[in-house]
Amino acid sequence: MKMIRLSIVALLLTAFAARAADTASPDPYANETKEQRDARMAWWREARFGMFIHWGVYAVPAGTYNGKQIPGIGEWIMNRGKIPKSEYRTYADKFTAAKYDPEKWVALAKAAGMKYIVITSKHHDGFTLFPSAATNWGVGLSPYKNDLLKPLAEACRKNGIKLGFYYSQAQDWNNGGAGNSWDPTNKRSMDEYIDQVAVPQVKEILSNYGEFPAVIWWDTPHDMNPERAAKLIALLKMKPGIIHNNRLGGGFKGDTDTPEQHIPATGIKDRDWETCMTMNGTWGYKSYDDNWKSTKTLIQNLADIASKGGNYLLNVGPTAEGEFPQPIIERLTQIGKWMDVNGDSIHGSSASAFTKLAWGRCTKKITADGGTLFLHVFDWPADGKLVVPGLKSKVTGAKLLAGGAKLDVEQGAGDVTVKVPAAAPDANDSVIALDYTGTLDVNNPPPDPEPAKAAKAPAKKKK
Ligand code: H79
Repeated sequence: MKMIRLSIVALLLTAFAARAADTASPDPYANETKEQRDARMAWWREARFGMFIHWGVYAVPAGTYNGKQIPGIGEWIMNRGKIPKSEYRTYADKFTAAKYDPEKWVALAKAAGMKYIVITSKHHDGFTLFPSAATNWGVGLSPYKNDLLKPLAEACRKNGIKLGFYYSQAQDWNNGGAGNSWDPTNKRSMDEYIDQVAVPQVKEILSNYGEFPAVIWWDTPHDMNPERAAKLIALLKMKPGIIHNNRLGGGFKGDTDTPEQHIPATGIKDRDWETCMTMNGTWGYKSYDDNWKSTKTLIQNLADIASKGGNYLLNVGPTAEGEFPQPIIERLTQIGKWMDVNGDSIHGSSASAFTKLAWGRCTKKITADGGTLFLHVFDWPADGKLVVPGLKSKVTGAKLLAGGAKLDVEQGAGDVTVKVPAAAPDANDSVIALDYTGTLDVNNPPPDPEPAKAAKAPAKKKK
């Protein structure tokens, strides 16, 4: 009897496998279970904070072409300045990387509490930071000559930081991909470009870096279609477990949503997501962009994003010599000081239990019997009482992460009140860890009514 049952199961399994093969999707994750997906995404969800690096020959003009400051994001200078290919290519001579010290980059990321790095292996200008057999337009033309990604991968591996590669799969202004309408020499059909450049290069970046890349970060679905995208997504099977974003195009949703330069008001339901953001106004280095966000803004953005269940991918644009601009080093260092004290409220945390908190944000960690709420207090109460509205779970203790002082807690019928010292321990974000037992029980007010939609919503900006 048992044997018969077993063979029926075996038969069903075989039939199922055969069917799955019949309907083979090019997406290696098409038939993934929730458990498999959770396991694959685990490190990324735990990380919450990463470093984006935009590095390429655009750092040579650094925002200025023919004596004119070109407006907009620096890595777009070839496009915005309508720079001919022949002229743009001379920038490679000055892309020296003479002070490139990947150990230092990784140390700065790690000290800031970042758990992963995503670097532009190739941006829209088509210049590769790696030697490619598919094109000669890359680091081989620069004085550095060698693969710039290899030593970074090695430094990441040594330091337990994950490394991902950004790859502009559709736009390529030098190798005949989409996007270059100003230079007639950029000719190649889109399909030829995909077959001759994008596919071989993605194979290269998936093959040559040991355990990495842990992430492939597609950018701009410009002119992609299901057929073109299928050729690229199929390559991911070369790197089991790799995470990729939603910007491939061709109808593939990827693993992560990628709000650019903004934080979604209430997070993104049922999706992993990552806000990517610049520290000033540009991704690629521009010598005169001094529009730096304050450390306070950056820390509060990180807390805000974590409180909504997302990741923060914060960008750095190194110079052509390979150095981080000083304002970036200062901010990373200050964020690191905050993370040394408060990192436990970010790493491995999940979204807030509260729809709204007048004084700041909340992240949480749930354990087998209870958990911890991390209260990120942006606006410190003047009367020494921090009210946690609607918290009904039994609170067992509270302490400041800065210094560890225990705080008295009053558990009322509807709210919990934490007695706090007169002065905020941290000018940027003071975190209180509030432990509770049992299940998390919060009586949230109904969310604000949706603002009435304008009759005609303005057309969304194209990504
Ligand atoms: O890599 C960064 C950007 O270069 C890239 N995504 C991030 C992570 C990106 N590619 N396209 N976009 C962002 C949308 C770009 C829009 C603009 Fe423009 C580029 C606005 C200003 C410059 C192109 C030129 C569209 C309007 C003018």
